[in-house]
Amino acid sequence: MNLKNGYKANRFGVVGRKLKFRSVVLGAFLILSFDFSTSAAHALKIMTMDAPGLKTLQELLSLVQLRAEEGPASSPVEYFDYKSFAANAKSLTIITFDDLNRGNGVLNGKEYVSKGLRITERSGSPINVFSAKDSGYFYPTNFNSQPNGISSSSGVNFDCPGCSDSFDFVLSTPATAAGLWIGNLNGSTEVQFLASDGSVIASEVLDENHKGVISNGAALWDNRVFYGVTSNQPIARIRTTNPASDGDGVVYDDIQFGSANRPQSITVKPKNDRKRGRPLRR
Ligand SMILES: [Ca+2]
Ligand SMILES: [Ca+2]
Repeated sequence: MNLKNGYKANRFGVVGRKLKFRSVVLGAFLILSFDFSTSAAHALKIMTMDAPGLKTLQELLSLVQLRAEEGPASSPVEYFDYKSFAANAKSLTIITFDDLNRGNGVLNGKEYVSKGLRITERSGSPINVFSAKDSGYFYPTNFNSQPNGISSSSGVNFDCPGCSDSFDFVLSTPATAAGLWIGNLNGSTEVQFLASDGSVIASEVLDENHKGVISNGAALWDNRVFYGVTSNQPIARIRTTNPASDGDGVVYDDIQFGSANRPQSITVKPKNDRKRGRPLRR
């Protein structure tokens, strides 16, 4: 009954699929269906059963152990709580911008290519590196790591309401976990996680009232929010859209990417019943 011999899959790969195997131990024919599309860490449904000699379903289950690593039950999974994201990701590369000299138009977007990230502002606006103390509209809360973040509409003693903050964060190697922080929300910023073929893996419109927003209260925009995704389909690009002339400028910080925690292969095996001195065979 060791499924590894005939059926290898992680928990993300078995949605809706049925597994059919001959149980030598039980001398019975079982059809099990594993359904991991639910929110539960794992779920086992017995769809049909023809197991002569078994008295109860519980008796069958006592012979079967399902072992699966705890983790996201579906894919993709969105996170607006950083701790949850970090708990489901590993080997994260985090781009903090804190190693850069501040200034307007100083980021050419290739600074972090060696770390696997290229940055563009899609309208071609200059990219500014700045901190809360450089702008009267920004607060330390807006930056997830101090002191710096990036923006096109704001910068060092600089405010450009007619500049968009629509960025592409392009990953050299598509990643199964990625996320970013957005600060100074006072309007809508759309974030899309895109696959290599351009398809949208996950997207969300974020504003100052969104779930997960951290606020400090000095102003409506004294805030920031995290949005991250883990996905079986690798993420090649994080795309943000914050239009020009919408009365809202934002700062991006701590762009990050790595690997989603993968569940182990599922192993179903008969429970060792010998301790109770009772043979499995009937
Ligand atoms: Ca920072
Ligand atoms: Ca804007």
